[in-house]
Amino acid sequence: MHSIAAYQEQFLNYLEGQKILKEPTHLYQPITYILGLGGKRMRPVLTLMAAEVFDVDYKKALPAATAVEVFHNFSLVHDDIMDDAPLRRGKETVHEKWNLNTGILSGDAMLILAYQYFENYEPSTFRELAKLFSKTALEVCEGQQYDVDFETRDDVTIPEYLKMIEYKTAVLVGAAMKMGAIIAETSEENGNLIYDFGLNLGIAFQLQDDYLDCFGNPETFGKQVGGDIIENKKTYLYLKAIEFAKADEREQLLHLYSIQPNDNSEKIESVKEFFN
Ligand code: GRG
Repeated sequence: MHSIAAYQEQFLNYLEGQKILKEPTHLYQPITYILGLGGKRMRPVLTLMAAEVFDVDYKKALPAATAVEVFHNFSLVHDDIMDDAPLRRGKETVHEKWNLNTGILSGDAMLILAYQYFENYEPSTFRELAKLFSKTALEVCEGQQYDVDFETRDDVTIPEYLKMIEYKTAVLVGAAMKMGAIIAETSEENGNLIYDFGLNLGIAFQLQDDYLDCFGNPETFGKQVGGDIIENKKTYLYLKAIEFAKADEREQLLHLYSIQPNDNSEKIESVKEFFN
């Protein structure tokens, strides 16, 4: 096994060697832009690691690792459009830097591009990878829809929330790892075991992501939950706050929760005060 940094370096070398930028440049430039913006490269590293766990040269898993990272970045481009987010990884989002249509079309192209990386494998492996990938992509879509649906509901339960993050975030982590197992041609049982490991890792990762959103930055310490409520975001911290709140506080929370983004600033301040 190698260090995480070594897997990251190998992956980045491979990614750089890909000739993604071609005509029409307005379609492909945003793709190279988002893929070049950095990020932790957690998913491709996990694909490479999983391949090695099952005794195959991790380099064989580089195309599948790229498929996973391209797909992940595609989902970020479209997620940023849906959230109208100005920044991604501290830089302008694709739709902000170019425009909405470019964000949609470049994102679409990334989804197809991701699939094409599986063509590097022989037919039976290709079939298994493509099957897993289709199932996963659809689940990510479903998870995203649950997340959107939850914005207009005030009765979301923690099990429902956990299901939503399993689909939106964790299935891709599970699939990233299972791809390593498929490429290594290990047993189905091993493939399922490493998928479950990745799934749980993905759930833990999303819970931590929610936590860091709230407490990760000292400048916004404790304020994000209030912000999430204003934006109607259902996060683990918000749902836990509701669960633990005493009955009268719960009523107050739910009342505050009815606040809309265009409500006056006095109301918004009262939400923030509540969480300070
Ligand atoms: C699947 C067809 C299809 C459509 C996509 C937009 C959408 C539907 C889904 C959004 C899924 C999404 C953005 C989930 C959040 C996943 C997540 C935790 C992102 C942050 O991951 P990090 O921290 O990011 O690994 P870096 O920047 O390190 O790559």
